[in-house]
This record gives sequence, structure tokens and C-alpha cells, in this order.
Amino acid sequence: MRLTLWRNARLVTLAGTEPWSVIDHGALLVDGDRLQWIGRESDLKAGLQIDAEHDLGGALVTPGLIDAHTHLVYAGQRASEFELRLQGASYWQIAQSGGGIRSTVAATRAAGEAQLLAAAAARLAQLQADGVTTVEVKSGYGLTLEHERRCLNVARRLGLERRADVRTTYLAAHALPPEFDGRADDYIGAVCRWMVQLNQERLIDAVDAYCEPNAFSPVQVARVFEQAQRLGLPVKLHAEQFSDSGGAVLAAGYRALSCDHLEHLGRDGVAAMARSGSVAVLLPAAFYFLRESRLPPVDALRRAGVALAVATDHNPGTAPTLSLRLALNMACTLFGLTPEEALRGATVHAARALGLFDRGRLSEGLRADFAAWDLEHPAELAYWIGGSPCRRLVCAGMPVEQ
Ligand code: DI6
Ligand code: FE
Repeated sequence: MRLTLWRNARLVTLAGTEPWSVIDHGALLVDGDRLQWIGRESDLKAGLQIDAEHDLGGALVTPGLIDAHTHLVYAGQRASEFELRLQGASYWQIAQSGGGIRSTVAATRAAGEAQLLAAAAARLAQLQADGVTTVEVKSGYGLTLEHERRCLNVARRLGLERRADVRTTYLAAHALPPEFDGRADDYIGAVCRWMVQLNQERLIDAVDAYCEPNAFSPVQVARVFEQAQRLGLPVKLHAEQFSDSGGAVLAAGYRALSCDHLEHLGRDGVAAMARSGSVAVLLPAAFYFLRESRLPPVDALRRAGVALAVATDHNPGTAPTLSLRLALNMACTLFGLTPEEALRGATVHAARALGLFDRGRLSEGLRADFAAWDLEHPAELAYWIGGSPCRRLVCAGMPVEQ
């Protein structure tokens, strides 16, 4: 047992269901990678053998933030598409003329593993500078067995390289690669075969797909989910971003951990998600960057009791941001979440969206993942646009270099 005391904190535990509150003069006692005790410093048991002590200087301390939806591993950038869209071209028009996901696939296939790792590690460092301790990373810019493996390997190595907990998601059903043009069903067959192999290699924590008229149909997604179910892998889905394709209803039938985007989600989708306990992962940065206008049905989701999470969706095409705090701000200004809902959406509900119950709150026995902020009130996490208020970050009990 090695006990570390972090004292002089103002704690926002998010532990219960009561409205958030701040515990002044708080402390966290960490045993290895777990929180052994948390509370007021004056209530700390006397006579403990403490091995190391840190003064947090009165900083606000929250659970480490969790980014539950990113596409962090890729090469290149797509600023020229941004310019085309500003001139009036649509996201799908650009994709059909050779840009879009396929252009990032070409750049990613051409990059070596070391180059992909260096680029993704630099991105992860930026997420960490903004308080992230757990990040989900999707494949989906490789689209061959070899290149999907490389991207998932990079994701696995990232966590070790940068002291973060990385959860990998297999998203080979992201776009149809050019070598399968006109043969989408054959491609789905390949996606299912590769899943077996990559799962054996322990590279997959969850399975995702892109369900849209211009990507994959519900019938094709169902084949991917059937295979995931056979392998015992949880699923999630990019659903209802540009149209109501019935993706959420389908995913709920497979007890999806989450359905993500959801701007066009209908009533049946809301009801299905409530029944299955799937989390709604809202991605306001993509909504903003694509200048969309249709809002996700936040009120209906709330009324149905669906948990709301907020993530960056970091990717080079539709969400080139590496600040989860910016996504929290946008979740409030664009989607009408309260700052408290937004913060719960990047902590406790984000953990659920990844099937994790050992983090996202500050409670005894959970992982010692926390962020110390130079802020007075937790609402400021959704309030400031930019800046760098994160003072210290601790992941699994260990300080993260920032
Ligand atoms: N997530 C995705 O996978 C796509 N949109 C989104 O929100 C597209 C990513 C891309 O254009 O590269
Ligand atoms: Fe995405």
C-alpha cells in the first residue's frame, strides 16, 4: 500500500444525483491507482502513514474528463474542404468527388505507424491539457485489415506513451474504401472477418459503424453488430446525424452502449434508447463545424431519462477540435444543456457510454482520475471559451505531465 494525500482542494465529486456542490478544504487519499478516501481535510483519520503529500493550492478538483468519441488516429488535414464548404459545397458533395473520409484514408494508409503514433500522441497531449484522463479512440481511416490493425495498435500504444486510459473502438464500417466500389455488401463481409482477427489480437474494446444513406444501411450495420454480439463485443453507433435512418432503434436492439450525434433522432429512437439504457452522446462541435441547424431532441431525451454525454468527435473532416471544454460550451450554447449536465456528460455519463463504472465520479474505490483547475466554480468549465485553466492532472493515481 502506497498512500498519497492530495490536500487543499475544492472538490466537485459528482458522486450522487443531488445538484453539484463544492466541498471546501477537501482532500483525496490515493492508494495506488484508487481513491481510498475523499472528503473534508478535517475529517481525515489521524495517524495514517502517508508516503507523499501534495498541496493543490485551493484548486477546484473534478473527476478527470472522459472524451467518449474521437477519431484521433489519422494522417493529414482537410482545411481545403473547409474552404469548399464555406463556398457552399456540402459535406457529401465533397465526399462524392473524392474528398471526405476517403482522402483521410489515403493519407493514413500512406503513413507509417511511427508517424501515426507521433501525430496522435500530440493530439492526445492537447486533450490532456484540457483535463482528459480517459479517451475513446476509433479506427476507421485504414479500411483494410492491415491498416485498421495499425490504427488500433497506435491507439493501444498511445495510452502507454501518454499516461491516459485509451479505449479502442473498431470502426471499419466508416466508409466504403475505393477497392470495394459497388460492392458494399462484400466490404461488410470483410469488416466482419477482420473483426474476428483483430479481436483475437485484443485490439477491440467496442464496435461502431456509420449509419447514413451515404455510408452504411441499417441492414449492413446489423451484420456488423451480429458479428460483434457473437464475439461478445459491445456496440455503439454514429446514428441520425444527417437523417433519421432508424439507426438508434437498430442499435438499441443490440443494447448499444451509446448512439452518437442524433440530430435527426425521432420519437421511436428516443423510446428505444430509453428502454435499452443506451447513452446519447452529443457532438456539438461537428454540428457547429458543419453549420447544421437541426438540433438533437434534448428535451425528449431528458424526459425519457436517457443519459446525455458530450464528446469532441475529434476528426479532420467535421470536428477539428481538441478541447473537450469547448464541446461543453457548445453543448450549452447550441444544444441547451445546463453547465452541470454538460460536465456530467463529460464525466459520469461519458464513462457509461464506454461501459465503464469505475470512473467519472470522485468516490471511494473508484479510479484516482482527477483534474485540478484554476477556477472558482464548476460552471466555468462550460463557460470559458479557450484558455488553459487545467493546473494538474492525475490518471490512475499518477500525475500526468502537461
Ligand atoms: N464522425 C465521423 O466519423 C464522420 N462524422 C462524424 O461526426 C466523418 C469523419 C470525417 O469526415 O473524416
Ligand atoms: Fe465520429
